[in-house]
Amino acid sequence: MNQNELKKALSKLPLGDVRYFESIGSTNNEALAWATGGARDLSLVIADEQTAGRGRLDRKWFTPKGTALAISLILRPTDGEKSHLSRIVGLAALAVADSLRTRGLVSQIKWPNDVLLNGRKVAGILVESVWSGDEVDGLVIGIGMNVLKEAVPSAELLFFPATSLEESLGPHVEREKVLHDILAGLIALRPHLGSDSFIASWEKALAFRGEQVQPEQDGSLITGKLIGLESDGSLRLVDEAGKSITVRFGDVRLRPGK
Ligand code: BT5
Repeated sequence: MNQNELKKALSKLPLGDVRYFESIGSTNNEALAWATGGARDLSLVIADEQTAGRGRLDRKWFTPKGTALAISLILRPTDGEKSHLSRIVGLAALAVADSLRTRGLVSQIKWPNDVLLNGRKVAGILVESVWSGDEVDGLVIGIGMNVLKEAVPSAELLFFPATSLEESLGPHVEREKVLHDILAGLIALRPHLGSDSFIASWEKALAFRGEQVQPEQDGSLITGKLIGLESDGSLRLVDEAGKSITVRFGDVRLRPGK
């Protein structure tokens, strides 16, 4: 990644400070430490390679050098945003989806934290928080996106098939521009976090809507038709008897039902 190009691409965005690393363990770890140490709102960590990238529950996230986007954006949530923290993962997912739509690509959000292109995972999101007493004082939004084909891990390392932007757009994808668009989209959408239209857009972008799904929650499988979202971003299903089921964030893996 070219640092000058990066600076140029991001210069018009109202970011806090930016830390760029050619190689790092995990951008989220760096951002969590930085947020604890007083980073400003919208400070950003970017890396060209991660050697210990993390998914949820300490699953691994692969970011081979020069092939992907690996970023962590720090937010200092306002009081209003603190009432909607569970929507932040949707904010990031919608920003990623919008950056793809700008490029003529229709993506879907596999609740809670994956973005799919052609039914394959192109990006993953990991939101973590920094606490001050019993208040959330900082949020770290980690986004990993496969840009070039070489970013995509081999199938045996994956629970779910993966793809890259290159597979849909060809090899001339500029990472800096995609990064700009994701950040610009997130910043533009942020004031709408608490609105009903935010949930409506998130719902509209969901993969498997109207289909049978089998989320696995706390080790057991739940089966139902995916209807939409609750106002806190939890997933709403109905079972065969028409009973509503709410699936909350946590250890959830969503997959299509049989
Ligand atoms: C995620 O977790 O999808 C969240 C990934 C967040 C990564 C970003 S990169 C910047 C920031 N710094 C970090 O350290 N993390 C964040 P989860 O839903 O738990 O999915 C993890 C699973 O995705 C793994 O167990 C693999 O099966 C699969 N996986 C790993 N690397 C992948 C890749 N490059 N593309 C597609 N799938 C991948």
